[in-house]
Amino acid sequence: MRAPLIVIEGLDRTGKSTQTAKLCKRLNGYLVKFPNRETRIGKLLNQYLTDKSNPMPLEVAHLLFSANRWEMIKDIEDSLNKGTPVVMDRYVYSGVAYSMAKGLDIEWCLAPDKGLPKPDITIFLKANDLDSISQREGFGEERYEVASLQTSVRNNFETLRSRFDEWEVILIDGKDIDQVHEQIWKLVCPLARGLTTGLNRF
Ligand code: Z5A
Ligand code: MG
Repeated sequence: MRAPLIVIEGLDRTGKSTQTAKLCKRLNGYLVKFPNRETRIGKLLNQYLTDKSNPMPLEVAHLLFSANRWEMIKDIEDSLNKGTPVVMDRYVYSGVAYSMAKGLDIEWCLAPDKGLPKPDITIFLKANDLDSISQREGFGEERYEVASLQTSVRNNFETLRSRFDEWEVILIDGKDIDQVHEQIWKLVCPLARGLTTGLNRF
């Protein structure tokens, strides 16, 4: 038996960090947030995201986000194999959706993540009302938090959803934190007992 790999994705400020923390606590799991700003590469990414006056080529940024996932791969696989669920706050799909919004090609974007473990479930927190989301605390502080980019990222997430079959969507408009959590729990509960199948790969 191995534990499930659960990913929560969504646009900025849709509540991913809030929900992954809550889910992880209930599952007694291992929480992995991307970007992980604590690693060697994560520190570079943090500088890139927070200092808007200090750009880098889009391709370089994309490869660093991917490398940041590879930095964590041993911890993730060890955790799954010893039976501890892994809950991820963003993953490969954020990498692809944001870089596509900046003009990069989908296949090029997916290539460096080839071989990473595929989630058993990806839960997308979908907001139709982007105006109310952009009023949430902290929106606009970082490089990619611009309304026009968010619309493009949302379309790219839709493209990815039609391509990968483990996706589930939760509509978050008008729902409080506990209501969203209960919907997530319903989806995750059947996986929580563990899986007999091996990990799939991108
Ligand atoms: N990025 C990329 O380009 N390539 C990649 O490969 C990866 C990421 C992995 C930073 O990500 C940037 O990196 C991001 C994508 C890009 N783009 N930008 N900018 P990040 O994950 O580090 O970003 P963040 O700073 O954590 O923000 P976030 O993830 O967008 O927010 P969130 O986690 O979705 O939301 P939250 O922090 O849980 O909640 C936001 C606020 O809303 C907070 O005050 C909550 O209390 C409140 N909240 C949460 N849920 C609710 C409900 N249901 N009702 C009302 N209020 C709520
Ligand atoms: Mg977050």
